[in-house]
Amino acid sequence: MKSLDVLMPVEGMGLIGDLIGARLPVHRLWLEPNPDLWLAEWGPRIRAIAVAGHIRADEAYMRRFPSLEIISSFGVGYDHIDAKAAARLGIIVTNTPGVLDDEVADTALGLMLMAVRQLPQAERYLRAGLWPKGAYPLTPSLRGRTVGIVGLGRIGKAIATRVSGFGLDIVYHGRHAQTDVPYRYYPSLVEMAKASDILIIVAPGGPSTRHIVNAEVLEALGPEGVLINIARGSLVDEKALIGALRTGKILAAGLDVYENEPNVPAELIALPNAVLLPHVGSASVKTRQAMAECVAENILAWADGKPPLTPVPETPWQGRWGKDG
Ligand code: 8YV
Repeated sequence: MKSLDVLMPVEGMGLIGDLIGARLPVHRLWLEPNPDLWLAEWGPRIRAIAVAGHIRADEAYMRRFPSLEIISSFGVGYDHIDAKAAARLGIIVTNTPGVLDDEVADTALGLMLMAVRQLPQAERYLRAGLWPKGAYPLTPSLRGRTVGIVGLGRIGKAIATRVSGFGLDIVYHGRHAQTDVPYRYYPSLVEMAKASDILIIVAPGGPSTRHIVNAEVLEALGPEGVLINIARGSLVDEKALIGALRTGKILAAGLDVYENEPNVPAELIALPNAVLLPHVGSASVKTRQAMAECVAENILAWADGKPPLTPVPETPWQGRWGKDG
């Protein structure tokens, strides 16, 4: 194993530092009294970074580490890392795909049920002691609805499997039609929104998907329509969504992600027809442990002179070794 100095810029699951630290020197930047001074001295020696929280790793950030070989990121989405810049600089980026698909798909289905059947509102009704005064009002139904999935990747497919178990029709939108799926493809998101009753957003974040769910899409979804977002807040124009929920342009929304986390607009919190979760899609003990192990295993494999386990498509493994290897 090569000796590899690993930087953890922000505090994340302790397990990540523990697993890496058992075999390699780990530097926990948040414990340094003067991080900038520390980086000026140590930056050139750092060859691996374990990103546990969502720091912004753009080109300028990566250039602070001239010996950097690998960034191992916690989470499947990596829109906080400029992976194209990493590719130019010869830095491998890894994420944690696969291990969280089912957990996030479970959360999406939970949000869909909560938003359509008003389950959180009904529960609050009981706790407020209102049941003896009368039954909770009848709610909209999932029955007979068509679900439009935006982004039919691994998590999108895990959601589709569950949605078909619910007996609902499925259509999808993404960059390309897929030949091996039984669902109808819509190249236009607006057209799919017109044909759907529920939109579930599962596509990656980043500049190319920013605000793809805009006022026009919400208008197309219509007054019985429901929006579920478990991907990234950046995909949805939050102001347009608040307007659509407030004026009844759509029926309801179930959100796990927001444009400016962890800050959620007061206008959204005030809306009775929005079910709001604090980005917990993958947040079970079991799944977060598997993600932490994946972050550590990528760095430990690299230190052993092995290929990275889960490189992102922008920085594929091409058989090259570390910068001095
Ligand atoms: C992250 C997520 O792990 O995987 C993703 O893309 O959004 C979550 O599962 C979470 O944001 C941790 O910071």
